[in-house]
Amino acid sequence: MTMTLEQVAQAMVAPGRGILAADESSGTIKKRFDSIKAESTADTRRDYREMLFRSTDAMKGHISGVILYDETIRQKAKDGTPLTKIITDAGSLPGIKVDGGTKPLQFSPGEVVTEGLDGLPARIKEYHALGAKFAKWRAVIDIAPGIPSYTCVKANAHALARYAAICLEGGIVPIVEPEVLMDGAHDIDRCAEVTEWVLREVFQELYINRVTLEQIVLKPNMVISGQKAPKRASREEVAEKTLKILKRTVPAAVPGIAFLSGGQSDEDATAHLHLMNAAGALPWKLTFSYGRALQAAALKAWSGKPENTAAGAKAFSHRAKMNGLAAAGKWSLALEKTA
Ligand code: 5MM
Repeated sequence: MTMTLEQVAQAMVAPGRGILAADESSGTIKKRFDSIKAESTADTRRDYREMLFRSTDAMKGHISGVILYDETIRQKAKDGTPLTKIITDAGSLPGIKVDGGTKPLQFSPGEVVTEGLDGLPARIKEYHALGAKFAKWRAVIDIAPGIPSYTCVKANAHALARYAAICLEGGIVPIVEPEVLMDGAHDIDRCAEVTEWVLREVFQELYINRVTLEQIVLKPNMVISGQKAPKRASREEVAEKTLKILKRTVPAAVPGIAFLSGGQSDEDATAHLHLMNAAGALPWKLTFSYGRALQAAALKAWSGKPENTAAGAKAFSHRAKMNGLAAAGKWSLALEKTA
């Protein structure tokens, strides 16, 4: 049965479920594999991702969709089954990263803009035929003294909106991901200020580009202290300030917000999501679209060794379950430790 764009967007943020971001580009997955001293080849990348996608408890229970990289959407499992079939058989939706990565932004030292609009309609058509139901484009905004600049915020918001319009025209739901990085030494209030600005620009550009808000999923950062901040805000403050900024900027027509983890610890990412969902009724669904915070434990448990496949799958299932509970506002530290 063909799903409408609205139905796909709703399914991506279905209660208690969220998205697995497994769209690391070749350079990023190599860095991840380096950290466990595993070689990064087409086969090892396939084995690792096959392990995740065959974690039936996680996929059936808590993963609504998986963001894939170009290589992965075309890959077959060891037994010849397309990886996309393993995902759909588990009741999850395959998605695809379509941005071309970040490039230095002209006359804006230290800032980047995401590229990849050239030829995008044709690529969307091909990915649609390969089974992708949704796509992802990540814009990156850094905070440091004197940045972000208006030029950077505007250029990235405009590209995100053009991408979203191209996806919808091609029959694919766009995940709109404006990421304000948490790498700096800034405090949580500076993150709140920049996140509010970025989201206002993004929704203005989505409107100008005639994007139907009911057909998208927003993937923002949480409002959080920079990693190098001398004083880090509490989990409660992160939840409270993130909700405050989202309520100011995200129209209720958007079906759901699926956060990125951005370098938070596994438990922080889960706890923050839980606190927001436990805070009371919200106009949109709030869930996860985590990469590192869903995969770090599984990657370590697997460590590139086939004999660790069951342990890796178990670690992934645990994080998926914890985040599924957080998406329903039902997570607790006790469950984290005992489950
Ligand atoms: C999985 O990581 C994604 C890929 O990034 P590269 O293009 O740099 O390889 C990344 O876009 C990811 O989907 C989001 O940042 C969310 O991941 P985190 O780890 O921040 O939750």
